[in-house]
Amino acid sequence: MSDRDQTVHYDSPAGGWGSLRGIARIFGEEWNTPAVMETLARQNKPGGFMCVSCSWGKPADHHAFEFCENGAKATLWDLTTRRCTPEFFAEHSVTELRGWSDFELEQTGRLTHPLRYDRATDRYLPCGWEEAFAEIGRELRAIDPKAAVFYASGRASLETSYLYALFARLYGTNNLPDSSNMCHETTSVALKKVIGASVGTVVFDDFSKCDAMFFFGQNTGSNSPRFLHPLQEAAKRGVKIVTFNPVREKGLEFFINPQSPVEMLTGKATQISAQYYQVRPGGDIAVLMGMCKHVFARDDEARKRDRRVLDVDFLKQHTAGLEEFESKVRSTTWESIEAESGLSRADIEAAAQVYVEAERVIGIYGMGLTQHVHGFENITMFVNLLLLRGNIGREGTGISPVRGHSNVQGQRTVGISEKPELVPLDRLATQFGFEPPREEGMNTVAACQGILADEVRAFFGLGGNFVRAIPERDRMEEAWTRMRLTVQVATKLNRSHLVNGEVAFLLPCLSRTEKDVQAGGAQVVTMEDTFSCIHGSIGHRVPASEHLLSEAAIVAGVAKATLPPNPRLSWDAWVGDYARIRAEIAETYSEEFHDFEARKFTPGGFYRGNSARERIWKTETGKATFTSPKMMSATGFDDAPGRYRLITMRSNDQFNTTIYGYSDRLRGIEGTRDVLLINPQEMRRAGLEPGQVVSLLSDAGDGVERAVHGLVVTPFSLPDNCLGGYYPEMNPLMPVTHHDEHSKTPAAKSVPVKIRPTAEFRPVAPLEPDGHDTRTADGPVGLDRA
Ligand SMILES: Nc1nc2c(c(=O)[nH]1)N[C@H]1C(S)=C(S)[C@@H](COP(=O)(O)OP(=O)(O)OC[C@H]3O[C@@H](n4cnc5c(=O)[nH]c(N)nc54)[C@H](O)[C@@H]3O)O[C@H]1N2
Ligand SMILES: Nc1nc2c(c(=O)[nH]1)N[C@H]1C(S)=C(S)[C@@H](COP(=O)(O)OP(=O)(O)OC[C@H]3O[C@@H](n4cnc5c(=O)[nH]c(N)nc54)[C@H](O)[C@@H]3O)O[C@H]1N2
Ligand SMILES: [Mo]
Repeated sequence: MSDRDQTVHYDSPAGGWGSLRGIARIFGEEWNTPAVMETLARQNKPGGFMCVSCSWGKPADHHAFEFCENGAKATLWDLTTRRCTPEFFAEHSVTELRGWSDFELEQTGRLTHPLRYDRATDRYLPCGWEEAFAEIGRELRAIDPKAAVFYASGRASLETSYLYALFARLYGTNNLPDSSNMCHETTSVALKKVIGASVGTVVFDDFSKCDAMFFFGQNTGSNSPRFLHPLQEAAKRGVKIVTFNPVREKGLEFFINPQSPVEMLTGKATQISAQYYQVRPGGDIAVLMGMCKHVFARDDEARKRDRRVLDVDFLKQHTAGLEEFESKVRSTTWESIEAESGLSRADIEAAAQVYVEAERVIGIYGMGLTQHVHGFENITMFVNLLLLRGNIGREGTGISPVRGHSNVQGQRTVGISEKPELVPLDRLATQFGFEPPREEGMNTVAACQGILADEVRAFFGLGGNFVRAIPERDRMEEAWTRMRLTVQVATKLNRSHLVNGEVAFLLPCLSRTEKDVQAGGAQVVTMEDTFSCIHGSIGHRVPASEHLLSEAAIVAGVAKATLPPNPRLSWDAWVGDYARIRAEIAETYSEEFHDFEARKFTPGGFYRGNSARERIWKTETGKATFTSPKMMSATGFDDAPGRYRLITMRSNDQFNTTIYGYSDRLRGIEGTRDVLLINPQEMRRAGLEPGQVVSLLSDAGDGVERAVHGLVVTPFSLPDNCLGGYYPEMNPLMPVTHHDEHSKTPAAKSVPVKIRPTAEFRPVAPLEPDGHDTRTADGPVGLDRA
């Protein structure tokens, strides 16, 4: 396709969306067929299917094309015509495939047949479904349930997730870690503690009613691009957007609406952030402390004029712990705040002044706050700031964690949790006539430690790429093969399928875009978005292979083969008609899921409710609770000469461990992911030069050697004393013990490392035309400069 053709497509209905080049580069002309277009047109709309990428909300008054560059990539990735067949596995041994990159593995296409690993030939061989279920059941029955782990990656529907959690508990374990243990678990634990609700309090409409937004560590342009529309509308309305992020992320700076032909043709971008501050990684507690300091100072001045900046009535009626917090803030010095945040007092005060002047404020955050040793304190400090002016539980205000996987929040809602107190076990006990396990199960970190210690004997993965996503990858892979049983349910081949237990199965499933026909006809599934709204989803595509089963059918198949018969468990009837699973969900969670069946296609989703939004505080104090952090840095380690804080980042061309390509367009890094990002002054201080090849070594001080080699030094705009590298390539550097203290979320945004230079040089990604040695993106998000 020529550049001219691409430009023309911008104002036609099918092409009125941007970032076309990014998609065309990966999928060639394959994406632009009527059938694919028809599928994309159904994305995120009532009666259509819900995007498999992120969990951003699906508004009731949707656009003609309610998807973004990355949502389209995720859908197209599933729609590929490539197939990963038994013939492929006959040609390639598993050992050989371990030498392939993540990108190459997924390029093999959709898995087509259930497979069993054959150790003698080191190959995956096709097997029948019934044979697979029977053997898995036999193996599970021979293992202590406490030594089995049931992981979920955040994509499976509410229906499948409910069955999966029920199966694990009937079998006898709460070992139900999911990807949220590496993600927003810090949110679940911190928000639960201070506002009594474990998810965000904001709904879609609030964005059109607020006066200011504060962004901490969330990369909208890459990870939730549909959020750019409400952001742009807000910015145009004069809403002040203030961002704290070590990296200048393009999507938070400027945006051109790819659905607006005028903007596309004139190249007129909207400025998103009015203020943008490159805080040091781990410096957010200090920033928020400084902002609160300013709020108290302005309140002191206002009082002299008989006015208040604090929302005194709200504070009195609804909060606890203010006094202690206030004295903590007042006794914290600006010197310590500046030193830890890397920002000046004037900058922090300018940001805080926006807060003071705004009537309605929304606080937004992502992995930049959750993935730290003191991530809990990051979040509770953010809540402290919002509480001071009553910015929770009022229209146009609130705290808004932007969740990751498309149904990660929903999986927790319907029982996938290692924490028994979060699950209505008594109801399950009555509903299904069994005694559920009551002790705490393993989360992701505990599962890793259990595998390293040879205590875990079986691992069942409902989607995901566990081995690649977790910390300490090299040691984990070695320990992995000592397990007795590993079972992976997946759509595409990945690294986790190539490190196997003694008995190993790879079971291929339908994707959400595909028709799911069961005994009772074509099935609907449901998911929960980041605003706690539940949406029905119907797949329309012909399945990638006739041998695929739905995830619900796979879970039920394994459950039936594992558990003794019980008349209250109607696995066949449930799989035959998912409405019957929804009826069970509605019975277990009657407050939130009443009339589930009738409400499943509510435009915009039906709202599950949130007590904190109603200013009902289900906390220990019965109030929204201020907390006073004991530390100023979220990193959990001291600075030392030669020790850097490594941020592990996502590119615009990946979904977690799925690498779509090597173009981090929004950051201007092209052609490779093996880079070490460092600011130019810091680079010179370390005696390094652009293009120099280096290794990164762990500097965790625990005596374990961890290293990643072959990284090209690339000058990039970052604060001092910190480095950037890509997730998952950097994961071998993360100690499994390096996690948030409360939630155990791995601390991927400040990993202690040191640099070991080599004498080798390789070309860096091309520099900016003006010779600037700081890498920036090639244009605003959505703008095609061609
Ligand atoms: N296309 C695409 N979409 C995705 C994903 C994907 O991989 N690709 N992943 C999905 C998943 S599972 C998730 S959880 C979300 C993740 O989405 P995000 O929450 O946006 O996660 P990250 O991109 O890892 O990091 C967010 C930002 O934190 C900044 N940051 C790093 N350290 C700090 C710090 O100490 N302080 C502050 N203030 N900022 C910091 C980084 O520079 C980055 O811009 O996206 C989901 N959506
Ligand atoms: N260093 C570092 N590590 C991190 C992070 C970080 O920022 N830095 N982020 C963490 C976060 S936020 C997360 S959420 C985790 C992600 O960890 P995971 O959720 O485990 O990993 P994904 O890469 O999302 O999983 C991709 C695989 O899922 C399978 N898959 C895709 N669609 C389906 C489906 O519909 N059904 C099934 N059964 N399988 C499917 C495919 O086989 C694909 O290869 O990684 C964490 N790890
Ligand atoms: Mo995530």
